[in-house]
Amino acid sequence: MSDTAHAGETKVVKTDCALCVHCCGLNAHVRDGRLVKVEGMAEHPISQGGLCPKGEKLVPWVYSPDRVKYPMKRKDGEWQRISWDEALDTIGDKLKGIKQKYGAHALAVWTGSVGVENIDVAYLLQRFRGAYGTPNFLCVESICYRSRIMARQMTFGRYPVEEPEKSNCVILWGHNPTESNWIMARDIERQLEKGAKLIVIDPRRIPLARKGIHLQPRLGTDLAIALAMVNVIIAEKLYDAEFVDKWTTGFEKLREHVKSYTPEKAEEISGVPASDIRKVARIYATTKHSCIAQGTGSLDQQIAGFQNSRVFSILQAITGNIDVPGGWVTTPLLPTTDMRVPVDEAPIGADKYPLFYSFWKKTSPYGQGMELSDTILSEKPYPIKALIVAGGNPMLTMPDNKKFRQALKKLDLLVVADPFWTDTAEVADIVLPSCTFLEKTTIGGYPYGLMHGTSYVILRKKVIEPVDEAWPDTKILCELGRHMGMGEYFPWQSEEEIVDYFLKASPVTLKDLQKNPSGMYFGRKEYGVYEKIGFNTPSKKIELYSETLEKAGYDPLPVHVEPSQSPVSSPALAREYPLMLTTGARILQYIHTQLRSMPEMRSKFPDPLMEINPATAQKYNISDGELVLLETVKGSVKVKARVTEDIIQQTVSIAHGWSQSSADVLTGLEGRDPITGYPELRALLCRIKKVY
Ligand SMILES: Nc1nc2c(c(=O)[nH]1)N[C@H]1C(S)=C(S)[C@@H](COP(=O)(O)OP(=O)(O)OC[C@H]3O[C@@H](n4cnc5c(=O)[nH]c(N)nc54)[C@H](O)[C@@H]3O)O[C@H]1N2
Ligand SMILES: Nc1nc2c(c(=O)[nH]1)N[C@H]1C(S)=C(S)[C@@H](COP(=O)(O)OP(=O)(O)OC[C@H]3O[C@@H](n4cnc5c(=O)[nH]c(N)nc54)[C@H](O)[C@@H]3O)O[C@H]1N2
Ligand code: SF4
Ligand SMILES: [Mo]
Repeated sequence: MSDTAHAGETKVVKTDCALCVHCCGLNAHVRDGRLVKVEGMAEHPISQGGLCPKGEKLVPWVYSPDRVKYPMKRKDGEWQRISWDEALDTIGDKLKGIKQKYGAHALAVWTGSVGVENIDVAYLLQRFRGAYGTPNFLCVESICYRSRIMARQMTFGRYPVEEPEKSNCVILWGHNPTESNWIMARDIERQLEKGAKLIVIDPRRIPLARKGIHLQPRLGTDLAIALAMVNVIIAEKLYDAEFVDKWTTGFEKLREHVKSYTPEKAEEISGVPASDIRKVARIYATTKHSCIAQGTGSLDQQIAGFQNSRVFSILQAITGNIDVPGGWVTTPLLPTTDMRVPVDEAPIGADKYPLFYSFWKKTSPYGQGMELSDTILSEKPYPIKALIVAGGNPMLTMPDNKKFRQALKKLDLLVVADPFWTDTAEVADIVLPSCTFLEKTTIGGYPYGLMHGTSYVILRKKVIEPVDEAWPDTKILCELGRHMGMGEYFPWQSEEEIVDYFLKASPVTLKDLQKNPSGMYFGRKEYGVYEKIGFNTPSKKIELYSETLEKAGYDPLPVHVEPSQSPVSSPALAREYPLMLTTGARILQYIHTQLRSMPEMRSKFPDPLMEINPATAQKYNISDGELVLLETVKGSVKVKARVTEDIIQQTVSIAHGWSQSSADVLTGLEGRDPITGYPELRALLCRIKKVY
């Protein structure tokens, strides 16, 4: 087998998988222009030859009958095939008219989980919005990941990442890597074999919970437990006094603040025995090289989600587990060309959530996307009339699906660019066929050190020619820009030229990447790096107490806040809706709304399930496998009961992303984290009844 192949021969292309954030290394086998097989790339430093079940099925995925084959336009309620030229002309004319009538801010661009992973989508969309002149770049960071990044940046002045592969003690806090991050699950298993300790804090008994100490809190009460752990660690002098003294500010205030958060108080709030809280605090603080691996959504998508991330930062800091092996470690990021075109106006949500938009004079590119449906519907502060969605399926993944649908229907123009037909495409005016990552060239790996703390990049290579009439997102946006007379912003004629431009500001060149087909490191983690560079906060220290938060009117130290719906915060509502619901636990076979129609995946996980404890199920006369109507104040869905001891009583758990039983029919936009604007998806009141 070789890299260049003749007819009938197999060529192997080294690339990585962009189906999800983990970016596993791939050997893609191509024969006669067709992808025929994929395997894990043995030399990839993170995935080390492994793939999850989704990655193993990339062949049927890329050739799925559900691909969008050509541009489609809705005419008189019917979908019609149109040419690319007609699609771009129609969109261009409409966008020009909207700008003239309502101003540029009447366009919003949106990207979902894929936009974050695929730099080409995120950057070109931002370039397009700047060229057009709208501030409204909205993305899944309104709901995912940005919260923890902000919290760590505000505490440390940078973003250190957990390093479980070297930890002697890992706390899996609201995170089930067996389903959502197989690489971390593998690393933890390896460390357990070497004698590491594991603590799991999750209302569900996840598979790894059987291998460690398991605390099962009531939903949304994690902050109380974490603050009680700080209390124990300080009261029992288990903190790293030298590190705290030299490198942190606000410790005395923290000491005072946590005095009232005794383990007994946390027990009252969370249901976790005080003795267990003491025990895990002691293990975590006295085992050197410990890390908290927090859930991404589970703890962010809460009323106090930002403060959850803050308290974990505080725990890592006071135990001296920053920039040490197995703690939280800072990874160098790849400097790249800023492809954005500046827009002076602030995006929607910047006024309500000022820190989400900007702090320490660093402005983020994001508006708060949770404001979108209300802005479209109320036309306040101004009308939004057009939306371009690329790399997301917000119709199913954004809270309050019903309201989101109403908002999308009110638009003058909704364009969806996606390789697959989606629920969002279903309500669009124009649907454009995007290439999958296997049909385009871009940057892969971990240029921003967000996942797996590794400074490693790879050229994500075009493995096969575009399927049917699909175009890479970069081409879609460049061509649209040119059609609209904005060609000066889109001078590139190929994907390689874009990669080259993107890397201009970096020490890595396109040639380097071509010479290193399996990828390359561009930097190494440096332990103890603060000895050299300190911390890039206003005080130059780790800010346990945050004056930035205080000045902006928020709690400078984390305070436990009850979920906005709970038997404690809303007892009247709880009489009508007596159970607690968490939505969005991940399923190994799926990514959000994706892959549901693939028989290879569906056969392994055919139905939307609701996990429920046998004692609770019995009260409602519900048996395993029976159909249940699950209701919240927002709406109802039908799901199948999975009766299991693996979840605490009075609590049910469902996944999101199912078209017919969408979890986001049940969620709303009313309960929001006051700092980030993130919605509450993980702790809601609900009721159930058996469907006869
Ligand atoms: N297979 C697959 N993997 C994925 C994804 C996918 O769609 N599919 N999505 C990716 C993305 S974008 C993200 S954001 C991450 C999300 O990842 P996470 O949100 O971290 O999801 P999980 O890893 O499933 O972990 C969630 C766990 O938190 C628990 N939990 C729920 N509510 C609470 C609570 O109030 N307190 C505590 N302590 N625990 C709680 C649940 O029981 C569950 O076991 O996953 C990523 N990985
Ligand atoms: N209730 C509840 N709701 C949730 C969550 C939850 O836990 N509970 N989790 C939230 C979180 S953390 C996230 S990240 C979001 C995810 O929400 P979304 O990002 O909206 O969900 P996906 O289904 O991943 O949508 C990605 C889309 O991109 C398409 N795509 C794939 N490759 C490409 C490409 O190269 N180009 C283009 N243009 N498109 C491509 C896919 O076909 C798919 O339709 O869901 C959120 N919603
Ligand atoms: S975890 Fe699976 S889907 Fe995600 S990148 Fe790796 S192989 Fe692809
Ligand atoms: Mo996410």
